[in-house]
Amino acid sequence: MLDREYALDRDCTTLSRHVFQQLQSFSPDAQDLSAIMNRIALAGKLIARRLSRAGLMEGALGFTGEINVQGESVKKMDVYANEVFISAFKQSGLVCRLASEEMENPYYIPENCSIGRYTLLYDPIDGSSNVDININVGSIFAIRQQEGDDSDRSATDLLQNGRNQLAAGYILYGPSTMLVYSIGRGVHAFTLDPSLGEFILSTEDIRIPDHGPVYSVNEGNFWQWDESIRDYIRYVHRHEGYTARYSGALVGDIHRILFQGGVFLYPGTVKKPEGKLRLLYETSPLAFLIEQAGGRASSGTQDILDVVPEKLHARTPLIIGSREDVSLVESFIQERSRQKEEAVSH
Ligand code: AHM
Ligand code: MG
Repeated sequence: MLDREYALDRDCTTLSRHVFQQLQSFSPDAQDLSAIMNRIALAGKLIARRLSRAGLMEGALGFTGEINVQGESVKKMDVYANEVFISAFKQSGLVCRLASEEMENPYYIPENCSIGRYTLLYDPIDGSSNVDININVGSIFAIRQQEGDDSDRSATDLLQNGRNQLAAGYILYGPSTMLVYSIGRGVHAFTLDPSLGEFILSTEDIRIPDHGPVYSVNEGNFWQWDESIRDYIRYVHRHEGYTARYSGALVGDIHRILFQGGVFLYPGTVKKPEGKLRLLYETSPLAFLIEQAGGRASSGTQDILDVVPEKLHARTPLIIGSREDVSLVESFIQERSRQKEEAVSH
């Protein structure tokens, strides 16, 4: 193929076309998934647009003064982004229910429910502490098949492990806006071309290196962690070839690791043994994505994708990234728990 033709073809690989190519079909399921991805992309574009001008707009930055279901102060951008996802799916016939980190209970779109038997789970703005200082943030999403009866608004069907996610990914609002997704057939990255207003395929079939130099963790919590995590951090301090990177937004840190290898950790602390990150909206979607790229995600004692939440907003510790690096962290956890068992039996 001529270079020119190749470039043209590449420019035409939009997200919705890519989903059809992946599924090798125009079946109703493929059409649903493609349309859902398109709507997620629309939400991403709207959020990117607001973020890019936020410093010039009245009422875009700062806090609302409210506390959300997570016990965290709500930012105006959190509210905006949460509503953008809802608006993007209203009257779409695609998604019956949306569940978000920012909402206590799922939001139903009854007019969609007879046709769109899917649930969208999302973190509208991940890393919101970065918003007011114009550093990268992200959105995280997952799609699950909806089960059971809509009259059961408790949404207990969402309390399942992450292996049955149909799709997952994130949007990174950085120097350019990128959408990275998987429908269980590898991991693919798209870059928003602002002149077209389209996400265009930029990297296909991303494979995470088996090992990488980066360790990404908030070391300010060092004395709050279990001894095993401190053992791991001491290990990287004492060995050559490691470098620390931590941006305060999970999406950006994971994006770096996806392309360059390494490990991201958000362990439990004394005050919060489950850590900070939410299973359904953060750790499970990212675990799905990183496993699809050949990496691993662990809670320290089990694969994140096997964790069954007890409630919608359940949290899990997270160790995620390159296979060898995740296993190394786990080996320190196993060693300490072996020592504890030995001490008990003596
Ligand atoms: P958020 O979704 O409320 O913004 O919280 C999640 C974020 C992650 O993106 C990031 O890795 C972590 O919280 C940072 O937390 P900390 O400031 O405790 O290191
Ligand atoms: Mg978050």
